[in-house]
Amino acid sequence: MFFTFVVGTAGSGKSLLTASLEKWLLGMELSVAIVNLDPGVDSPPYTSDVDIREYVDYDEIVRTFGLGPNGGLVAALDMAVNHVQDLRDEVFETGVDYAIVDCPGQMELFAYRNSGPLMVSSIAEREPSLTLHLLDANIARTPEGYLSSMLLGLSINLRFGLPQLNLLSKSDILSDDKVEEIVSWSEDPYVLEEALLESSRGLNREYATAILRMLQDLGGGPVLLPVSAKQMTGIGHLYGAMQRIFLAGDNLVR
Ligand SMILES: Nc1nc2c(ncn2[C@@H]2O[C@H](COP(=O)(O)OP(=O)(O)O)[C@@H](O)[C@H]2O)c(=O)[nH]1
Ligand SMILES: [Mg+2]
Repeated sequence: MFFTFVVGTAGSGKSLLTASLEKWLLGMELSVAIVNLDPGVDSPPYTSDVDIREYVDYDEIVRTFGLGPNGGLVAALDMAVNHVQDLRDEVFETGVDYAIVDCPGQMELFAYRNSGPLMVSSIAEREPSLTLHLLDANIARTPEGYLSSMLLGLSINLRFGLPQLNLLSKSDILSDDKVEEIVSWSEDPYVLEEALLESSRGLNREYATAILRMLQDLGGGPVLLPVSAKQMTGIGHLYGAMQRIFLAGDNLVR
């Protein structure tokens, strides 16, 4: 089974992309299951096949322990860790080729506590897996926003330790020229540096350039892929990039 974990900041478009990717895969007559790992979600734009909400009741946890939204999510994820084997069994019982896992939006809670990475590695243990990291087009449209989103992507990559594709989500809200410009930042660091020098000043510019150098030293990774979950564009290219990772063989969760 091929596992795709969809990650990104709250509101970056994870749930809608999960729905659109499923639709696209089904259109190609591939078998797919959706796993929802967000205990706090109300009405996701898809029907999940496996759902963390079957195991933990976010509203009840919030009420019982008098928690706020962040505390509630932390408690719910910590409790869900006890059921991770059941979740895994349920996913494998679907018998599909592709499992798409929609992750909670609060990245600082999901990626930077132990329960998130533990759940990811337990669910997909020994199966080919990758993370799709969504850069929200609203943020990545400026050179500073792009750079800070890439930095977050790097940090997420460090936490989950899986091959990762960076996607420019909601690309439909930008003009084609703007999308092309943002993609060129991922292709050529010098183009990004020029944009940064134009848009930033003083200390901010120094920080941004230092981060850019660091990303450059690390090799940059694959080119940013623009997608629109709303208009179903870029999904074919995304699938191609996913296949290249899945079939490369160095992507097993340890
Ligand atoms: N224009 C546009 N809006 C999108 C797209 N994907 C998601 N959205 C909107 O962005 C908001 C957040 O999307 P959602 O999938 O719930 O984000 P999540 O919190 O990361 O799961 C919703 O209002 C979506 O309708 C897209 O491709 N294009
Ligand atoms: Mg969501």
